Formats: sequence, C-alpha cells, structure tokens
Amino acid sequence: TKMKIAVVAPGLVPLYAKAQTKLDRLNTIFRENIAGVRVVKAFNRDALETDRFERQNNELYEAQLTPAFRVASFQPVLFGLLYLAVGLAVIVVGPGVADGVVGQDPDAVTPGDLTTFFNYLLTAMIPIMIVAFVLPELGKFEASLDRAVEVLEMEPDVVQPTDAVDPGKIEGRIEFRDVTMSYLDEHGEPGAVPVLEDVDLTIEPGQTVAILGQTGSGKTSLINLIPRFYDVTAGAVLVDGVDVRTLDLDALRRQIGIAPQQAVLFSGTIASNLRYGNDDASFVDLQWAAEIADAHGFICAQVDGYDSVVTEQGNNLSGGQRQRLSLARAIAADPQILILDDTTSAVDAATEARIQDRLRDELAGRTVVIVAQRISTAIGADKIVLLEGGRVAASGTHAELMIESPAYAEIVESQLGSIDEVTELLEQQ
Ligand code: DGT
Ligand code: MG
Repeated sequence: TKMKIAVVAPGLVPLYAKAQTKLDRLNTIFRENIAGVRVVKAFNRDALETDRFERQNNELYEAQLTPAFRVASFQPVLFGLLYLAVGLAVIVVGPGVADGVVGQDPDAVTPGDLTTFFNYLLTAMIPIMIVAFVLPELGKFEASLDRAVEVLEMEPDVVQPTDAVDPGKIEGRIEFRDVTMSYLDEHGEPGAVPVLEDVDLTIEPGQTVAILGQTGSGKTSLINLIPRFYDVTAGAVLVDGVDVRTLDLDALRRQIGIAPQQAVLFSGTIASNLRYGNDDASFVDLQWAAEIADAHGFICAQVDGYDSVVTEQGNNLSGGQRQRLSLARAIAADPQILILDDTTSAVDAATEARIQDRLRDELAGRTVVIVAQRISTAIGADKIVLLEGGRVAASGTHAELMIESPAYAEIVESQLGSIDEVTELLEQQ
C-alpha cells in the first residue's frame, strides 16, 4: 500500500501546485475586474475581459481534471484494501470464533456470518457518512444559490438604447441641461436627496473646464454622467447636442478618455496598460501620451522600459506613477473629450504645471474636463465651475469669479495666500 501511495502522491503534488497557480491567476483577473469595472466600461473592454476570464477559467478546469482523475482512480484501490482487511479479519478471528462452538451450538457465529456482518456494516456506513458530510453543505448551497441568482438576474441601470444613434466623430460639445441626479437605492428607486440639482452648464468644443468643490459636492457624480456611467433623474446630458441616452454606448465611450479618481491598472506590462483604450496605438503614440502625462521619464528608468511588468492592480508602482499611467492611458485612447478626475492629486505642483502645459499644447481642440482640488490646476481653465452641495455655486473665468464669487475668492486666498502671489502665478503662465 505504501508503495502505491508513493507512486500516486508525488505525481499529485506538482499537479495540484499547477492548478493552484491557475486559480491564483483567475482570482487576480476577477479582483481586477471588480476594482476596475469603471475603466473596463469606459474603454469598452467588456468583451475582452470576458474572454480573458473564460480562457483562464478553462485553463483552471483542465489543470484540475488530471489530478481529479488520479484521485478518482485511486478510490477502487482504497475500497479493495478495505475489503481485503475485512477478509483478513475473518480469516484470523473467524476460525477462533467458530472452533469452540461448531457442532455444539447451531446458533454459533460462523466465518460466513462474520463476513456478511462486516459487509452490511460497511454498506450501511458509507451512505450515512456521505449524508453526514453533505447535509451541512446543503444549507450553504441554498444561501449561495440565492445570492448567485440575485446577481445573475440583476439588470444594469444603464443599457444600450434601442435604435441607438451613432454620433460619428464628435466635436466635443457637452451640455448639462437642468440636471438633477440621485443615485438609485437598493430597490432601484432614486434616493430622496439628490447629489446634483438643477445643474446648467455648457462646455464648448476645445474648451478646458475645471470643476472645483469640496469633498462630496458632486464633482465625480457630475463627470460620470458624460460617459453615461449613470443616468440623470431629471434634465438631460447632451454631447454635440444629442441626449446621451439615445447615443450608441460604445461609440460615445470610444471618444471619451477618462482618468478616474482611483487610478486602476491591470496586471500585464506598462505598454499593455497604455494600450487598454486603443489597441491600434503605435509605440510612438504611447510615448507621446506618456510624455504629456509626465510618465515617460520614470517608465524609461525601469529595467524593461515600456515592457516592464505591472503586477496585480499596479501594486508595484507608486500612487503618483499609477496616476500618471492612468492619465497616459486616457490620452493614448485619442479621445475628443478628456475627463480627468483629480488625476494629479498625488503629483507635486511643479510636475502638475508641466502636465497642464503639455495638455494645453498637445490636446488643443479637444474638450478637457478637469476635476481639481488645487486652485493652481484650475486657474488657467477657460471656465471654472464651483460646485456646492450638488449645485453650481458660481462659474466663469478666474478673473470673473474673483470679482463675482466671494466663495471662490476665499478658496483662492486660503490656498494661495495673498492676491499678489496669485497675480504673479498668473503672469508666469
Ligand atoms: P471628492 O471626490 O471626495 O472630492 O467628492 P466629489 O465631489 O467627487 O463627490 P461625489 O460626486 O463622489 O459624491 C457626491 C455625493 O454622492 C456624496 O454625498 C456621496 C454620494 N455618492 C457618490 N457616489 C455614490 C454612489 O455610487 N452611490 C450612492 N448611493 N451615493 C454616492
Ligand atoms: Mg470625486
């Protein structure tokens, strides 16, 4: 018996190790897709990701099949041994039982009786053991099944419209028309307190608009309406004069490059991440995008440059590096509308100024929407929008707002000190 196990087990260990590696990989893909679902949606990568998951899932299935076969084929051997033991017991003990009594007591136990007894015992015991193992699992099974069905039957809030309009190549005009928005609660009903209220805002093609506002004022919620991650509760969001709810989702999102507030990367290489929104991007395109995002320098400093490995969710990179790659990825998608949600929060002010300069020069003609914490990010924009509690508190150029909006002037002063310093900063630009 020991020989047999020695033959089977060493073969099993590497097989299980291989299967485990496949399982790890599948988990990574799964986690990345959950964490990066916005990015997947924004860059129209649903099909690619489904494919990636399916391929890895099949690999795991194959890897588990071989050891499962080995273990299954081992079962008859196990039962054989069990019955052999019963046989031995009967041979050894049986005669002793019988010897003293045969011929004297007709009710005495014979070796045959003993064999039968053991057989019945085993036959009855196995199903009892199985039930004992399976019963507690049944409860778990039902709970899991309910939850799985719930998830599977979930309807996405945003769906491709019937008779979707293909906008063709867009110019990049964005209009928020009397927009009110509440996130849906667990029953699919709009929440009582809207996070955006009566927002009226027009952004002309080629303009750079900065959105300012305190944390929770609705900045992210506002920009997420443009690629239609959510729908408005009232009013409308229009791109090039067309309600986004009537536009072909893929066509709309293909022309929007977004660098979300959380910079999510995927395992692969730096180049594969930069190409995420645009498979056709050449190496020169990638370099161009990385230069603008101020990422080219640190990419080249890596041992393998653009082919350097990015581990799960970009964990081997710093926050600032991830942000810059996320920005470069959005630029490499060659979008007509570029949306940056606080994308430079983890980079220093000098680097940020450099990025801003290059964005202005290299992306002239595209519409850029920047969510900003720092006044210095917003100051050069064509229009600055100040959000307060989901409402537009003020909007205009820096010069206009300094006169018209005490709230804006207050933010400026608190961040930049005296007005003289601001003037100096403006002159340098
Ligand atoms: P930040 O990024 O901290 O500077 O804040 P904002 O200005 O980007 O705020 P935003 O738009 O993320 O949140 C505005 C409000 O909406 C805030 O009260 C939290 C709420 N909210 C944000 N995302 C969700 C969501 O996915 N579901 C629900 N139910 N509420 C959300
Ligand atoms: Mg936000």
